[in-house]
Formats: sequence, structure tokens, C-alpha cells
Amino acid sequence: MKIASAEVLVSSPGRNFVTLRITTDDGFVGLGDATLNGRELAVASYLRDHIAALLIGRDAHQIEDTWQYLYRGAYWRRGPVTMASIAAVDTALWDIKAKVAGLPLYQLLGGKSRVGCLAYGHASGVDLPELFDSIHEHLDQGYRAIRVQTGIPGLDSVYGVASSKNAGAGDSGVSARYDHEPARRSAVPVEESWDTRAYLRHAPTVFEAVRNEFGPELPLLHDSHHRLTPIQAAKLGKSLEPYDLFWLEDVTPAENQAALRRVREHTTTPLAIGEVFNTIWDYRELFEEQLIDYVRSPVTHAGGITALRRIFDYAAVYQIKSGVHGPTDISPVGLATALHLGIAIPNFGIQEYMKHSAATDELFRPTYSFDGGYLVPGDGPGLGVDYDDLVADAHPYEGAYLPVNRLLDGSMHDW
Ligand code: CS2
Ligand code: MG
Repeated sequence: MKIASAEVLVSSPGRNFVTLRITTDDGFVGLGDATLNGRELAVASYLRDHIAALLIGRDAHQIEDTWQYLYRGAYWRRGPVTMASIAAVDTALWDIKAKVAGLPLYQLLGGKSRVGCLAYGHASGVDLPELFDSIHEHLDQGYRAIRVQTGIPGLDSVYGVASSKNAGAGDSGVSARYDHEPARRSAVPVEESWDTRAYLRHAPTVFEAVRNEFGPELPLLHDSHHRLTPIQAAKLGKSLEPYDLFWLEDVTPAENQAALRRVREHTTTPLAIGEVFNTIWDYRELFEEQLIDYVRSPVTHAGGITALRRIFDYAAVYQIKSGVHGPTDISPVGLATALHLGIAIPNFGIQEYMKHSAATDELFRPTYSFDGGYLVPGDGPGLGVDYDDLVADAHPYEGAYLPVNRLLDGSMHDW
């Protein structure tokens, strides 16, 4: 079974997505997500201009050899653009192999190890009343675990907080409150401001109020989005211990894996890191020194199923679980892939799930389902997603950037 074509498809049903579609000489079609929010065209070009021609004529069944060919053959290894490109090829080939077998993809990964993938949603609010409303909305939608992000007194806008008070419906037809992280369509990134001391004072008061309102059982997650120094992260983790978080995410920019030693020395709050990591080597110290509890890498940015499955097996040796990244900038193809992997692996932890817009679902027609707080992959052959070219054509690409973040003195900080 030979690869006959490899199409790079870019569309923007409310936010930009890059999708790779591989077709074999006997008509089997596989999809892979290659979306890198804010840098989409770099991946589209890497695939279109440097990889697609190399795939034509290759045996579509040789998934491992193709992965090694693209990884070792690139010479310039690792990085989000390379690994998102390899991920898209890998995922599309797994989709094809499962379709040829007439099985849902998870059956090729060991079958179901659980009834479904526990999901968490994104509650947010500029203040406590708005946050409480958002948490109630998510509980009403069936979520059993919730990420909590709020505004910070003195700061105009903060990562992860959409507010119905100052934003109408996003152009995806859903409220900004709902899809609060569209990379904003603007010629240059929007600039946000940040005050770590104000954040460290405010965060414990938010979680105390949430626990008082919603009780001790509800799994609560929080994302510090790479913004703290190791000792600030230690301080935050320690201050949140009374509120028993499910996890505290991206406390520090984790290129410096050793930084997590300082955090671990001071707090038992579980730590999740890795949504911006893209290879197994980004985790070595974190795993071997048990510096984290959850792995955040998504299939889309970590080299596909072939690579992410290895990362999870390595993590399992240290009792570390998956916590796959799943905001709306991971497409339904990427989310479906995560679910087929997540329902099969032994060390599944939790799956992030920001529901996509209606326009996005119209384009990809996902067959996964969300019920009772669990996500379950489709049971048809392959990934269980599609790609409607007519819908895609109705939503042409629009340049968009993620915000940048500055401290109050104007110096650049991590967003
Ligand atoms: C966030 C991401 O969901 C999360 O944990 O860190 O949504 C992140 O802001 C976006 O993926 C950036 O594109
Ligand atoms: Mg995050």
C-alpha cells in the first residue's frame, strides 16, 4: 500500500488549523493535526515544501520507519515545527492502518483500559461571581474536573480569563467567555501585563473561596502558564496545599528541568508540565527525579502516537501519568488521537477538553463523545474524524498571534 498523495490543508473555522491528509494508492485516507497556534504557516510550509514529496511512494504501513526517516533525516532535530510536522504524518498513517484493519485506532494500541477518559474544562472569571458562574456552567455540562483561572486585581487582562463583561461572541460564533484563547487576529501580538506578587497574593484567596463554595471533593486544576521563578512556584504550591489541587501546571519555564527540584523541595501540590515540550528528551530529568506528576505533551506537538506512546511508557516507570493538552488550538483530529491513546494506556491521568466551536466540528465531524465527564473516542475504523473541504474553503486562513506578556516596568515576561 503506497502513499499516493499528501495534502496540507489550512482552514480557519474561528481559529486556524493545519491538517495533513494522506491518501494511499488504494484509496485509504488518513488525517493528522499539524496546528501550531500563532506559527501555523511554518508547519504548513515544512510539510508542503520539505516533507510531502518524500512521502509519495513510501509504504504507508511502515509507520516506525517513516517516523525515524523524518526525525533522523531532518538533521535539525526536535522543536515544535519539526515535531508537529512529524506528528501529522505519524497520526495520518496510524489512521490509515486502523482503517485498513477496520478497527477504531485504540484497538491497535492495546484496546480499552478504561470506560472513558476523564476530562477537565476551563472555568474562568474576572472576579469570583463570574468564576462561580463559570464553574456552575461546567458542572451543568457534566465536567467532573475543572481548571480555575481568574482575573488579578490591578491587571486589565490575564491569561486564561475570558469575560462576558468585555467581549462579545468570538468570530467562531461562540462567546469569548467560551473560547477564551483564540490567537487574536491582529497584525502584531496583543500586549498583556503581569504582576507576579499580585498573583501570588491573590491565587490562594481564590481557591479558598472556591473550596468554600464547591466543597473539598471537586478536582481543581490551575495553570501558572510558565510565569514563575522556582522559589515563587514553591511559594505558590505551598500556599495552595490547603485547597488540595489536582495539579498546578507550568509553574516555571521548564527548559531548566532542574528548577523543579526547588519546587519539589517545598510543596506536595502535584505538578503538570510539558505542553510546549516536543520530545522525550525534554522529560528525562523530570521523570528520573520524579519532579512532575503529569505529562502535558499533546500528540500534535510531540511527534505523534509513535513518539507520545514512548513518552507515556517512560513516564509509567516513575508512576507519572498523562494529562494531555487539549485546548481549542488542538484540532478535533489531535483530540481524537489523544483519546484513542488515552483510553488504551495504563497510566492515563486526565484529558483537557475545551469544546470546539460549531464551525470547527462542522469541518472535522468528530465522532468522539463527552458524557458524564468522560470523553470516549469513536468506534468506527480509524480516528473517527473527517475533513469537509467545502466547509474548509468557507473559512480561509487569517493571520493570528498569541499575546505577549510584559511586567509592569515594561520588560518582556513569559506569556
Ligand atoms: C493553555 C493553552 O490549555 C492550556 O493549558 O496553556 O491553552 C495555551 O495557552 C494555548 O495552547 C496556546 O496556544
Ligand atoms: Mg497550559
